[in-house]
Amino acid sequence: MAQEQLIGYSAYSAGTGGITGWPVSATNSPILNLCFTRCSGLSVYRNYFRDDYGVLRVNATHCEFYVGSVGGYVSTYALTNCLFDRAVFWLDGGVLDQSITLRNCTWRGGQLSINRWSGTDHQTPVSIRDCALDGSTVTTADAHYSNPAITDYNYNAFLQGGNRTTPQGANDVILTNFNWQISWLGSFYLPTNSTLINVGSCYATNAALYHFTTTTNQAKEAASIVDIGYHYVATDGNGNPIDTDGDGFPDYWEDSNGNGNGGDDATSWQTYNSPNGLTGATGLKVFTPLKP
Ligand SMILES: [Ca+2]
Ligand SMILES: [Ca+2]
Ligand SMILES: [Ca+2]
Repeated sequence: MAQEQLIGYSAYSAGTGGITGWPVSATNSPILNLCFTRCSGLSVYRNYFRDDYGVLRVNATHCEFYVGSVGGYVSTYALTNCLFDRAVFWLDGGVLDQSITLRNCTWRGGQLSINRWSGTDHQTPVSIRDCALDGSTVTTADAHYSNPAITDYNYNAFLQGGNRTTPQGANDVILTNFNWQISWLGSFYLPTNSTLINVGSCYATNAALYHFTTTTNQAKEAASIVDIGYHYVATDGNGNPIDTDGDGFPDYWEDSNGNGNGGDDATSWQTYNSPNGLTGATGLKVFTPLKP
């Protein structure tokens, strides 16, 4: 790739870029549903997607952002289990009828910026939980940070002496080193003695992360309290997603709502009922976990 500075544009006013929203009304705004999607760019302040003051709704699960930027002014973002490696998430302005919800996201470096403007029109509810921020620039002391009805920051992990959210969370975790580990699917696993393990805000079954892991021993979250930060699909000894019933469809895929209960999905992850991955599952596309 090659990227050249646009004439007349500063690093902070680089225009929309990427996928943008510009609907007639919020009710028919474009919706992005992303799963196991990786975005990689050259410059921190170029946006993969953002609104241009027209509502955009983004649901991203198990996604990875390398450098680049994600955010907007009047959008809804629900980001679950996403990685921001030297990348940026930002909200500027805000609007009453949209929301920002971040769960189990990990930042290394990069930036998390929440800047709702003053006035009731800009009261976007923002909730950030179970996220890890490793040396990131964190700025959340905006016009509405002291309003608990629309501001929820808790169960997040930060470096000692590093930036934290404003307000801080009563259940935040502070550590001196995240000590990231490498395994089959990436470079942001945790040591098995990490203080981020089993201290999140809910059970892994409620976070749809039953079949995911944070550790290189590939131990599934299962029914434990969710670990803080980004999770990978738990794999077998060959780096393939665990397929307990051996039908060719990995556990995390069959258990489509990620709660560990095989009885409430199209096929049970615990029962061999789709031989060779065909019967009963024809036409299904298995999302492939990201590999480095
Ligand atoms: Ca756990
Ligand atoms: Ca299976
Ligand atoms: Ca299930």
